[in-house]
Amino acid sequence: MTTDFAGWRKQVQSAMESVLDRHLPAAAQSPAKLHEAMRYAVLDGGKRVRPLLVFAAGELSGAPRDALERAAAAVEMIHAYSLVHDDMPCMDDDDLRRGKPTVHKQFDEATALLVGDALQSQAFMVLAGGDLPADRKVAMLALLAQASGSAGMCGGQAIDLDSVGVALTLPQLENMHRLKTGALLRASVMLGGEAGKALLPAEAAALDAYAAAVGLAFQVVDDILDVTADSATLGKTAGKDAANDKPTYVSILGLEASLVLAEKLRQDAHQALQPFGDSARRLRELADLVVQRKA
Ligand code: GRG
Repeated sequence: MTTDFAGWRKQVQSAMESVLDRHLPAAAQSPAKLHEAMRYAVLDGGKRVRPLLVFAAGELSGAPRDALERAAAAVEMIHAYSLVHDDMPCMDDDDLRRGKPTVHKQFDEATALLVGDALQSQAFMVLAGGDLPADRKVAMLALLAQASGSAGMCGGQAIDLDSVGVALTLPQLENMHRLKTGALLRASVMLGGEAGKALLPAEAAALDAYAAAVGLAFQVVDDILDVTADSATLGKTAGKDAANDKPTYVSILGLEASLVLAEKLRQDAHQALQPFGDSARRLRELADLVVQRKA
């Protein structure tokens, strides 16, 4: 019997808690404060969208379980590090994340900086381990490094920091988000694909087109939720984009057109998956989740 989407999602989310627990240093291990703070940043929180994408793409590529767990843990650690650094006073200066005080509030700023640094290193350690052939692992390490560095997430964050109070055009906004959020979401999909049997070039291109649509949809919806949801529902401070005079899809297109764009991207994502038939069912369901989520 096939599990329905809600059941599958719960299974992955709960499995990820023990996978991450296993791949993080123990809290009692020295330096205990750093390890405790790393675990605080990663465990018990978040929707785990990126691991879900890794596992859904892994169903399609027939990847072994351990390789998927490692890839999912690695992207989630990179994501958690980005949130910890983004929340610091030198960037977004936020007090609330995943319904809890941010790491620099719960611990201190120096610890938050080290937590991000150490989580990034840990992510690559985890991805470098396991039984996949060495050339496959090198390709996956390069994929994640590219997605998180200056050509990906960090580059997008740099553009974001420079864009406060700037009237970006729609293509400029799209470029910023393709890097800042889209790159890691795309890497999640592509890592799940890479961890299994080699994909044909046309299949890899289809997966890439899906990942691009979902990555952008995620950000459009994030901008919509920033104006339509409250802080308690989001687990982070709502209304921050407007308060910080940040360009968003809603500020450029308006709410109605942003909702239409999110729905179009959901359909683009479905369209991209056509060559895969039923083996892409979870990826389709995830595109729906990304667009229809309320937090
Ligand atoms: C500091 C290098 C560096 C990068 C930061 C991704 C990012 C770049 C900052 C996060 C700021 C932010 C709120 C971006 C909007 C989209 C986003 C990544 C939201 C948070 O991701 P979710 O909704 O969070 O997947 P959970 O908590 O569910 O994992």
